[in-house]
Amino acid sequence: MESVLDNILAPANVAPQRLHQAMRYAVMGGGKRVRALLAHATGELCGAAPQKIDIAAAAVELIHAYSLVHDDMPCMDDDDLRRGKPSCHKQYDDATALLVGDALQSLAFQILAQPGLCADSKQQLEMLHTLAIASGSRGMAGGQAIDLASVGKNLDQTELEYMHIHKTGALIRVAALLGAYSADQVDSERIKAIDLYAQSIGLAFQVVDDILDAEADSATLGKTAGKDAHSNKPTYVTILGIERAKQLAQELHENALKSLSAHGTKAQRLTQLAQFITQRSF
Ligand code: GRG
Repeated sequence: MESVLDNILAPANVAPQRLHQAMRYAVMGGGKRVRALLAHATGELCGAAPQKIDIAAAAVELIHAYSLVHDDMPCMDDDDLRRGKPSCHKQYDDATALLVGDALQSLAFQILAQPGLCADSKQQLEMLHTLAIASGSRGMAGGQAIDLASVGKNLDQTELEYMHIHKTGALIRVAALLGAYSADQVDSERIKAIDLYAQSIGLAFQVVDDILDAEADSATLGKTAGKDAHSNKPTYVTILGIERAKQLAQELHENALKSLSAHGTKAQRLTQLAQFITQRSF
């Protein structure tokens, strides 16, 4: 994925140099690439060509990187540390960071829209449509809006879940779906199983993120630890307590595995990813 992303991003010495450098700064050399791995795992399960999955996976990683750049800006979460280094607006400036996010989002759609990516152009359009919904106001951006509006409020578990299904879950879900849609033939039963898996694992990812935010240190996380509690944001830990939050992560992990039960060892990578997501320490 590193070399795929490296090839997709404009070279740093091409004008406008500062913007291209900053885009590279935001995307390269960091990040667990969970969404890319997820796309590759579902793509492999569905028999897609790896080079085609690369493009879908890169598109999702570019949207993800844009969201982190914007999320760290002073007008949003105002965070100075991301992926173990100064966040993009700290390394460059606010205006550059804003443009980095904008340009990364455009680039994601540009690569996914490239002519001839899919033999069936209807399928390619479906991929673009799915990514647009997942990242827009009915997906990630909408979840972020709910997140910003929830500071200092007492959300219940259902409201918190609604927020995270959009803010974090939508992009994880679309990563899994685009990997599967990269295959020439898409079996609807398999897509259904993948979608259920991705919904469980997307929520588990956020529950674990809240647990790590409460328990891990900034050096391990590569971002500011304890930020949510500090910002008076509701989290799974503040609502459920740490033990119940850990139990919930475990339940979601089990649900994810159940969704894959019909696929046996063919779904091994998805099983491994579910384990990584729920047992990660960073
Ligand atoms: C600005 C439109 C807009 C959206 C921002 C995703 C997001 C929405 C904000 C990020 C805030 C945050 C820390 C959410 C918790 C879950 C999450 C997405 C963590 C970061 O993802 P990782 O851990 O990051 O996969 P890496 O760096 O490994 O890629």
